[in-house]
Amino acid sequence: MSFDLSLYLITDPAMCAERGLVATVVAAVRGGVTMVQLRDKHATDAELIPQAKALKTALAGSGVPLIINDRLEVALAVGADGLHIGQTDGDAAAARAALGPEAILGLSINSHEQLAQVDPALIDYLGLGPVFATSTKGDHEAPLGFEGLASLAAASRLPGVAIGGLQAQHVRAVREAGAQGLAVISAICAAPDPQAATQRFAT
Ligand code: TZP
Ligand code: MG
Repeated sequence: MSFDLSLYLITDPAMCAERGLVATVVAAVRGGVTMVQLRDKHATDAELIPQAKALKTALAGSGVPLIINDRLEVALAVGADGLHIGQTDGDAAAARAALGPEAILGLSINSHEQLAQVDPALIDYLGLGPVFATSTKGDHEAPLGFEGLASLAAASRLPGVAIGGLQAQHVRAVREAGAQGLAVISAICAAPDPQAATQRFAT
């Protein structure tokens, strides 16, 4: 599946709880997000599968791919469009082999050392971050700033999406740093009006 990293919504269970996961995602898609990732570090696969199925149904026909964070079995069980893995989420080669050549496979990196380990034959895009410190991910690595982001983006052969503390006012700086787009959690999920919050990212 082709994909567009311009504005990549990642869900957070607590931030989506009040409005509901599907309602939050639907509002964000109306507002213009181009990718959606289901991310819940604490739910079991059995809890995530119905959520992933509901999102898949909600996104059908929208052209917005559904990516699953970290859970290969969930991605396979629901026929998601792709999987996003971190540095400690296991083996990209095994994920690619299980998902097949058409699936979208993303990988988070934070350093040139990690970039050097990336096999572009396996990975479709990179998550680059965190750009800023963020309370959304408690255990995040050292912030890159726009300079660090630009350095990684310039050295990479793969498209990159910036992440970490990003708000609508950062769109221009992220693009100028050479990333294809922005991945956001709180700026959309925790907004009183997720559709309006998404629209503020439109360039
Ligand atoms: N990876 C690096 S920072 C981050 C993740 C998942 C959290 C981003 O959340 P927010 O609320 O957009 O800062
Ligand atoms: Mg992970």
